[in-house]
Amino acid sequence: MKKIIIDCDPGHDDAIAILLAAGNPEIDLLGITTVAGNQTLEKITRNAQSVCAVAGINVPIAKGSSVPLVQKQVVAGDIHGTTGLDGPFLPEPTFDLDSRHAVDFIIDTVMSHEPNTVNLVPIGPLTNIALAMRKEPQIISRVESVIVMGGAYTRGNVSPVAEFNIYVDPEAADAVFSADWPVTMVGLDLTHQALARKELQDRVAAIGGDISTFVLDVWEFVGSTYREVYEFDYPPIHDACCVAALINPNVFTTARAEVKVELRGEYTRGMTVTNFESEP
Ligand code: PIR
Ligand code: CA
Repeated sequence: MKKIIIDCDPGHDDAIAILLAAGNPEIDLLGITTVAGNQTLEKITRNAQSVCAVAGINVPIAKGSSVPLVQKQVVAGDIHGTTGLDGPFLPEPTFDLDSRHAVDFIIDTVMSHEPNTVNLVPIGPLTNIALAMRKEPQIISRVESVIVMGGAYTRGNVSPVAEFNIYVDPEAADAVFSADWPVTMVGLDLTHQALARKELQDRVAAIGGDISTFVLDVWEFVGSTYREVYEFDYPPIHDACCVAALINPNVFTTARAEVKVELRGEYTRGMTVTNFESEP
């Protein structure tokens, strides 16, 4: 069983990642932390609570950073709608938020478990992770791994070269990618191949029940925005790929490479400059 903390901004694909983590026996979901990204912190935190309510998930949810470290907030209403999770019915929360800030929740959780047992799964902007590293640098050597949904080594989704989660808080991403811990970049190059195609949607429909309906409503909404904005036939499940990789490392192949986050480019800010010739 892999112990994980999901740091997220739900978000349609974040919701699927949470459901996969909570439902899979290989994963021990220690908690969910939230960060402003796809929508404002208030909205996406409430969405995390709704996802847990839909599926009867009972893990701590700790609310985190409302703005990026340096740059102005950017949200993704064009893809995720005004709530950040438009489409499905979003039920009332069934339990209160954890009393701690996400940063403290991450630190406490990593420090209170055995070294090299907790995996961080950031699937939104990296603000909370960067702040946690700075507040308690010991977490850097103590986590088992960091599996980030973010970046791209070929092309971006908010600029020709930048992926949203990195673009929203490049300084935080720079801190996370340059720290001395094992980071896996699950970028758009990979996640744009992981689509919720018809065959998968049919399988989910066949299950029936509230969670099945919720998932289909998620894909219907984000499927329509992906069709309009990116001309995709089906929506990517981006964030769920990180959880899938922890369940079964063979779902994709990885390569060792040095990743630098571009902070000063006139056209390239937020790009993950990936050097496959240089191993970290
Ligand atoms: C997806 C996202 C943001 C903007 C767009 N255009 C598409 C969110 C997803 O939740 C995922 O974590 C990541 N950011 C993909 O860029
Ligand atoms: Ca996300």
